[in-house]
Amino acid sequence: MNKKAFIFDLDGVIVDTAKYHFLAWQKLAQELNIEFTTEHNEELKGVSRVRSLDIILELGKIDASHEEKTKWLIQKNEVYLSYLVDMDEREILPGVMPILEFLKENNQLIALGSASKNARPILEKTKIIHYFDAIVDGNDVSNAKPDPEVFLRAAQLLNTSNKNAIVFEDSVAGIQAANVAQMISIGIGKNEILHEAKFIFKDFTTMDFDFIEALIKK
Ligand code: B16
Ligand code: MG
Repeated sequence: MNKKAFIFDLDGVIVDTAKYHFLAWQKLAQELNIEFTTEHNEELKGVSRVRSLDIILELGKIDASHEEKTKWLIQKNEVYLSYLVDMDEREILPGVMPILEFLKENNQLIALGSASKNARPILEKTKIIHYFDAIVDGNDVSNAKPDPEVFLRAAQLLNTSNKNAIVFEDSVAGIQAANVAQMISIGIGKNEILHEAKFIFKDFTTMDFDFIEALIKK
């Protein structure tokens, strides 16, 4: 059987930490008197922590020093981490476990391609780290999505070509990164947001094994 490389984004694909990122950024935005809505939050999905802060400061037209930005980045991450303290496998999104199991049973390669610097502890807390043949996160790359670096690095670690890889992503930036890398992009979320993806599913419960099998045989 063919061996494909299935690269999973983390936040919004495997776990719903996007809601915690939002709450933590919203708290900071409130302190800075910046209006920050769920719509604004879409732009932050998949992008790095540093870039996220810049987007928020641009919204509020705030010019900050390097020191202030560093302080706010730490503050935001501390609030975010406070939401993860009690995290366990119950936070894994519906339909993810059967897909991971199916890929393992069929000897497929599995990687993580996340912008998050907190990815490894999240995979440990949710007890799924052993499913991954390679992990590339925000600590390993210097260019954030939509730059394809994170996915290219994952394919490299798996010793496979870009065209042999399939990416599951919930963010526009991530779908663009997968497309630039010439990988098959699969959007997890809404059609109107992820329309640049090759395939789109509302979530993993709506994706059947026949679809995965067809990707493997391609
Ligand atoms: P951290 P992903 C991304 O993770 C999030 O979508 C994005 O909202 C966040 O800013 C980024 O990680 C950095 O996260 O602050 O934990 O380093 O979707 O690429 O898995
Ligand atoms: Mg994501």
